[in-house]
Amino acid sequence: MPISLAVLENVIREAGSIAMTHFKDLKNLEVTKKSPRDLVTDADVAVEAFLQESLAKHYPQFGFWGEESGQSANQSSRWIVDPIDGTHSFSRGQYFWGISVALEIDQELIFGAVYAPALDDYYAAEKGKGAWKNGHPITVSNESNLADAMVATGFACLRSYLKENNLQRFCRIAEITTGQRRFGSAAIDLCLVADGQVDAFWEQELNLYDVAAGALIAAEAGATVTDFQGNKGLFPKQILVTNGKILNQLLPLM
Ligand code: 2AM
Ligand code: CA
Ligand code: CA
Ligand code: CA
Repeated sequence: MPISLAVLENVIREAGSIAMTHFKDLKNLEVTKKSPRDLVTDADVAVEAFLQESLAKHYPQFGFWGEESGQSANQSSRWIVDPIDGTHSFSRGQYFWGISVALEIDQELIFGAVYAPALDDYYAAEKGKGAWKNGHPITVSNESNLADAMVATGFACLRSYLKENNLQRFCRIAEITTGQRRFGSAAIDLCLVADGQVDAFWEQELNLYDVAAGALIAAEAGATVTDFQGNKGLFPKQILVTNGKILNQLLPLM
């Protein structure tokens, strides 16, 4: 066992307290635009720098890939980090944003954690061992009727070159389902599927650092992770994560 869940929880919670220091002082937050719809703040940079240094201190054998600082030399075994998933929500004082940390070895995800500091919810999973929220095991919902389902999505990308952006898909699915949510953090959306709070989540044009930890947490809680055609596997550009029971009803609407 190359990692300690307790050590990682301490490191990630400490990263959370750095984020919370900024969150409690938003009027002094430095916000810049990486692209018209993608923000970065001094909190994102500080959290990522802390995680990179702290993870390297505890686990020098692994490389690092973070959204804001890029990739280190060793990428065959690496931490995949999104320091703040949901930066836009964070910058507006809303609560649904999370720190996402995954460990990938030889292209297999073996650990994932998503910590939502403003909610103080810590989700974690280890490959083959299950998923937990605040130390308690979690499982996906039992909902098997799409008409009664609560679903979540996001609109990371509305680029016109996409054959179909997510608005049309959302309309089709919203017409049939009972509840629809848009929390603004893919990492947390995936944890909500894992915890049975929503029955499915999909989004397009995401990156691996948005979904690596949350997808493992969802899978370990019993979720199916596919693309929009139902192919099993993690596809950040077309991710569909369900409780498994409504997958076949959703696929024709994707
Ligand atoms: P971020 O907050 O780390 O940028 C919300 O729909 C999700 O999309 C979040 O996971 C958010 O991550 C991500 N996101 C925001 N802007 C994006 C962009 N321009 N391209 C891709 N993903 C984006
Ligand atoms: Ca971003
Ligand atoms: Ca992100
Ligand atoms: Ca981010």
